Amino acid sequence: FLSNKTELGLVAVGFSGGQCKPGVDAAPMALIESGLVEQLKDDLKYDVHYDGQVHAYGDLMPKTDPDYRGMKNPKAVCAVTKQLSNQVYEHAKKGRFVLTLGGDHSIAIGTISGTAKAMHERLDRDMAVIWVDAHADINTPETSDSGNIHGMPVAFLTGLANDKPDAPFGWLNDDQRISPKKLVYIGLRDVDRGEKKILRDNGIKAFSMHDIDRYGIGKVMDMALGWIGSDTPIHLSFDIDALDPMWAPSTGTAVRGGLTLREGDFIAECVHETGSLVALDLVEVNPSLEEQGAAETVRAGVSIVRSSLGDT
Ligand code: 4U7
Ligand code: MN
Ligand code: MN
Ligand code: MN
Repeated sequence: FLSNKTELGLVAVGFSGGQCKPGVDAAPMALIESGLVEQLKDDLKYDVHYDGQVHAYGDLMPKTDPDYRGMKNPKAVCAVTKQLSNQVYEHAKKGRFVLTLGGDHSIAIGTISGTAKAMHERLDRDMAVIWVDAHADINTPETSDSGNIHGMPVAFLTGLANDKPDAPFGWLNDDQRISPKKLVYIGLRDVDRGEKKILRDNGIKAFSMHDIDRYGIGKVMDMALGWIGSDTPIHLSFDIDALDPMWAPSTGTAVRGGLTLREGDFIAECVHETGSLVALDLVEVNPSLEEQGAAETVRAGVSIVRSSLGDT
């Protein structure tokens, strides 16, 4: 009921302005060059709708982009996510599964707002988000120490951080937001003090690496999906730094003690099996950071995408 099972819209986003390290913009091309699109078509039998380009949104880049509320590159991130939101929405409203290849995690402001709007419209339902990440990415501009917007997308998407109508993220409307009650984290291990308070104050469901050690990934997935409930569309936002650097070293904010690749694939497989998955973001692969580990990290990314799309 949620999406046309074989139709897939692919959006390649070569954007790195949500953080400071160059190179994450090259990830979509690296993933595509490793044969991802052919695999989706030939192995997994998807009808892939792809405009054939990695979007860099050069025409949207402002001449000057001073900090605003401590945020770095606010105009650029705002312009890109607003445009991306429409691209994703156009696929999702046609019932296509939407696969977005990032780019840094700030782009989730665009992808999730796009699918949330389409689900509100098509199904009159609130969408759930499963955020797989070492980090919670729920800093408000005021709680963030870095000012990097890739650490803030969830705060804007849930409305916990707001912006005046004429300010950078003022374009986000209620129908493009998600409820903190429909958000579930998996893989957390590097959460800032201010973020911990936000998670606690809002009763947000989170499964840290500690929980995965305690219960095992099977039980954690049962609990995560049980929290969301059946018949709820799910958007999976997968930050490759959720994986341990052993499997995904080439990423901007690597943290030790993460998921094995097998656990990451298992998460993706379980979400696929619900039949409720409507979109996937794969973000934060940065092929330029590690000479040795780049290929390994790209391979891990491809694996997560394939598992999310029904490969077993
Ligand atoms: B990612 C951080 F301070 N919390 O806000 C911040 F630790 O998309 C990291 O998950 C954010 O990779 C990481 O800058 C963003 C930091
Ligand atoms: Mn088609
Ligand atoms: Mn992260
Ligand atoms: Mn992230």
